Amino acid sequence: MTKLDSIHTDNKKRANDYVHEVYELVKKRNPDEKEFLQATREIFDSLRPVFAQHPEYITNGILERITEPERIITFRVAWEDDQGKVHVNRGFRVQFNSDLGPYKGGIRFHPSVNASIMKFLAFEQIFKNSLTGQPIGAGKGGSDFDPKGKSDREIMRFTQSFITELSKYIGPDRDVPAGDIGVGKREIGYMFGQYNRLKGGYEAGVFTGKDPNHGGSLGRKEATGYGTVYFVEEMLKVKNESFDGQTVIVSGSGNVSIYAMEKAMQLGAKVVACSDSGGYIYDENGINLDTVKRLKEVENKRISEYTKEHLQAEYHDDCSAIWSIPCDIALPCATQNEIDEIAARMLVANSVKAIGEGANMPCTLEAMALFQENGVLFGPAKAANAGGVAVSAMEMSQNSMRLSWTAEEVDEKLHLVMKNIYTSCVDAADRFGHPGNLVMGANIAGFLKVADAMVAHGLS
Ligand code: NDP
Ligand code: 2IT
Repeated sequence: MTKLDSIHTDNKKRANDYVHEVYELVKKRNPDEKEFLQATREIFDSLRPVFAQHPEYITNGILERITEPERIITFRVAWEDDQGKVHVNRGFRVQFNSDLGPYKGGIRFHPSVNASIMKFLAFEQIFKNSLTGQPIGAGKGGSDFDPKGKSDREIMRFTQSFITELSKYIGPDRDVPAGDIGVGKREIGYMFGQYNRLKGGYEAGVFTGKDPNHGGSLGRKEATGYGTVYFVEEMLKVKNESFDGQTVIVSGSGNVSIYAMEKAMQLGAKVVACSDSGGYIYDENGINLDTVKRLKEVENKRISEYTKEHLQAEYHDDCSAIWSIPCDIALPCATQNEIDEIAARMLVANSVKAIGEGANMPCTLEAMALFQENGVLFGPAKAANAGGVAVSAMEMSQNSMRLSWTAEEVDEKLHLVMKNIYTSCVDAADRFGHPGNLVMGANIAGFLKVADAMVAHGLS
């Protein structure tokens, strides 16, 4: 063995030991947080080659620091329903990392919300936001409040109570929330109104995802779904393919799903299935998006209603069975861990060509490994769904400049951001010896920028 070889071997061993040691520490410190541990595991596995080349990250304790949130705020949210009954929910904001800018990330209202889910989402946001190339740090918040079946007034009262407490910790240069599951422009509107009332002024840049008629950006609603499709479009070019003529399935029927379906259709794909938590619909003629938009965006109904208007379509009351439908491209756009090993096996058996993660961490580690082993093109969430937060950062810019870009300008910028993210992922994967592995590429490219800032900013 030459001297150089033995240095490489030593560096590799040191890097592996470091990653192993810190992962054990993270496990010990967060024993019950399975989603958070899953997200850290994936990152740690990707970063081994980085630490072998960058011992300064080890001496600066970057991994120990980056896995511990700067601050977690947990609070009581008391509110009254329409019958005058008092309810108490739990509110969260995880302010994970501010080395690249103000904390930035969505708010989720869903009964499953807990510390582990909040932390995994905020942790992933660090790398995603870094990948956009924009000056945004990372956070996430939410509550275990269930918006289903609540009246508009109940939503307003809950949201006002939630933001009354959170308003102490956020601000346009400090922490800028946006939407996520269960939170759209209506909820953001109530949060924005209450925040301004408490502050006694108008602070446009404190939230993003606002109504474009009231301080929001055109194109934000479409951004995550469109961005996911733009990213997959880049991936497909490797195989000389495009969306044109492909059969696509998209899980969920919320904000991300609807606009992923819209862009895929615009690019010539046939989208045959989508879902909600109750089940999935299959329409061999191709989903009628106007019906889905009306049912979901206007009437707040279940996806099962679709079959009443489209008699050829089928409804199945098991949302996870959507992955048994043969398709060329699958876009999971509902929630975490919706594609497990069983679902992945079905997709692979049906010769799926590409997966684009519109949701956050929709594939389990086992599912991801299966896709990679079987040569399926795989676009990881941190990269593929970064379009939403990227346009949020554009909304912050427009708010600061007190002007509005046109929908075309925003879409053009979004398209460019997604192409740049794709290139950064490809380059990082190449540079660290794993060509074509976009999971490693996204994790590494996202990490490097934050790690350098953490070194530059000194210990914190
Ligand atoms: P929405 O609330 O608009 O829609 C969520 C959709 O997913 C609904 O169809 C919902 O069905 C379904 N869903 C939610 N939870 C579950 C579950 N546990 N099991 C099965 N289906 C479920 O949320 P978004 O579209 O905004 O978010 C979807 C995903 O995209 C999330 O992972 C989110 O973190 C991620 N994301 C969102 C961004 C954004 O800009 N909004 C940006 C980047 C990522 P039902 O109505 O029955 O609950
Ligand atoms: O997961 C996400 O990136 C979001 N929910 C959007 C965050 C944002 O600040 O726009």
